[in-house]
Amino acid sequence: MITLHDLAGADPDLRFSPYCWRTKFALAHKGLPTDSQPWRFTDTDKIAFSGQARVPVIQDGNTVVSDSWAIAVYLDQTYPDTPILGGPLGQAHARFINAWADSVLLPGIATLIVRDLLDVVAEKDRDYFRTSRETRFGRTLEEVQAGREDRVAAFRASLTPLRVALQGRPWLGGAQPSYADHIVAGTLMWPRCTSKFPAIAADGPIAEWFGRVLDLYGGFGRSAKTV
Ligand SMILES: N[C@@H](CCC(=O)N[C@@H](CS)C(=O)NCC(=O)O)C(=O)O
Repeated sequence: MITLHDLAGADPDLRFSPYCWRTKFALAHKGLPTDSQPWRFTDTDKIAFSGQARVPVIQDGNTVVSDSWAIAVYLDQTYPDTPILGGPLGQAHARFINAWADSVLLPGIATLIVRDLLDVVAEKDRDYFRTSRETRFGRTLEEVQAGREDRVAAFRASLTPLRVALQGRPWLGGAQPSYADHIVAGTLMWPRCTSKFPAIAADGPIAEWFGRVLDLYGGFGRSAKTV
């Protein structure tokens, strides 16, 4: 049984971290039994054993791995007899997807939902969340999120490479879903779980693909709690 430390909101069942979702999809893909432990932003002592302060963190026997990318690599190396997440070539290609998700997709989503996030984080995390994010943005959460109705079209246009890649193809992984799909879909679970604002269009190749990902692994993503 692998233990996963997974970001939770005020509602312990609301699990919304874009990075933890990448790991959860990866674990489900490999069919590895997981014990998911709720973690809050201010629970840094609970993952101090990992030598850093962010989730996801997994404990697999005596092995501790943090960082969603490192976890995916570890899982493929350690469990080669379970469905592969990428293999050497897939891993090399997914590195670009991971970099794109972290540097374009995720920051783009943040400006659409960051004030909504404040409403779902645990009470004890609220001051930390506001202060740390406002320092990062140099503006209040309200200012960052303001005007999202006018900005969402530009955000959706920024997803053109994803839309084109998925046109007429079932998965970013090709004939089968791979960790590339988990990276992008995991990131999209973040707005899905925390906000009623429609970051992605309701139709088109991206919505159709995301619907397929939500149905994977027994509807694991679709059945996750949302606000
Ligand atoms: N590069 C890391 C990023 C992990 C990360 O930033 N996780 C967030 C949760 S979504 C976190 O733990 N944040 C702690 C904080 O902001 O204090 C990964 O891919 O796992």
